[in-house]
Amino acid sequence: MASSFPSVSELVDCARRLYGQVFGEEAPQVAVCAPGRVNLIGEHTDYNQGFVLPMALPLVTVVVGSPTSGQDVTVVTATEDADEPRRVDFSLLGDGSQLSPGLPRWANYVKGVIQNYMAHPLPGFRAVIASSVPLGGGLSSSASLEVAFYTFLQQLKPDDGDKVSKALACQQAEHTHAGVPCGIMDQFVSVLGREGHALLIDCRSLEATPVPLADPGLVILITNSNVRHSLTGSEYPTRRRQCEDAASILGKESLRDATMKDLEEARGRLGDITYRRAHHVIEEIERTAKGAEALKRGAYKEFGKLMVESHNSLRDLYEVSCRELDELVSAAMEVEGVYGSRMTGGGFGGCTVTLLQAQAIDRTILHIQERYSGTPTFYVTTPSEGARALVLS
Ligand code: GAF
Repeated sequence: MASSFPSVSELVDCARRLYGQVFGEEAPQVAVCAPGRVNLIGEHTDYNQGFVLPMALPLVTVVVGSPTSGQDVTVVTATEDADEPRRVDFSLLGDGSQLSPGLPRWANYVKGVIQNYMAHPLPGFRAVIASSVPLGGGLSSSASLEVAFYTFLQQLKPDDGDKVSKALACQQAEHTHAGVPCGIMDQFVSVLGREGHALLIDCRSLEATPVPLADPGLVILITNSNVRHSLTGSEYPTRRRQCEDAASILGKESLRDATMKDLEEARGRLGDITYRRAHHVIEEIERTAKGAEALKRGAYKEFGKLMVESHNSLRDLYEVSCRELDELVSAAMEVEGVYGSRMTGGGFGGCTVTLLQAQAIDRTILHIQERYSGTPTFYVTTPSEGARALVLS
């Protein structure tokens, strides 16, 4: 059985109850939410100025709160993490050091967003966070927190930036306060996601083309390996550097500008690892453009084949998969009615995404459960709306 997850209004109710318990006030004045994402194809291409094809999820982070008359900030999270306090207090007055990264780690996203917010000075505030996006599951729990928090600040003091600038500011928060040199995909789709659509994002021009994806005969299944990944390790920055090295050896601004012919010609000047990283990226950018075209035509078999090629390339050339993700993909591909399956997100654990015929959903879940050596969690999802303010009743 697929897991049920709380609706946006259930999360708002949970956050409001906690707000009442902590602050003893009746009701927060403002509520917002921002989604996590699943990437259908186009992995590790965003920081190479390539294409990605993610969709926003119905799994979201909610923030409720109110401005205060002073400059004090208190933020409380409903998410339990045994290691970390769930409350943080600081003042917006001071030399800025109170916004430096530190503990608790979850509050770094809040501080990073405040520091990168485009309209200062901000009033003080009290806020509560509640989320249904699994932590460390490769579904962008951190981007959804950043974007939800930015959206919350916009309700306290509007900025005059556009949506792309908002995504860029949240990406900057991740760079400065989480130490992850991520690309733009996660924050972009959390801000600009469209109900019933995936987004083909050109990470060079930052233009997005909505790709319709609301076919009742089709299911998008996310399977969480429940192997927790962390992008703050050295692997992600290392991959990014290897790509930059490859582009520079090829004499290109980025791998977006390189072809397989360029790569083969330069093979002797590239080390084996650099060659393989670039090989993945160059082909994955092309696969993603092809994949978007296939989805637009409803050519799901063709899209599924590209998903599996993407997974194999991430496993063998980019080396960001792991045994558990490979097991989940192999198990899914054994079921009749499954079009394609692949790891999604940064890798080293987290989730797979599987595209299948709606009538095959029960047998697919059962088969994966039987074949997987761990304990998976399943989410049947639909492409959802990006960040938004919510009306409190
Ligand atoms: C993580 C990063 F945050 C994204 O920018 C992207 O690079 C992704 O890994 C891999 O495609 O989610």
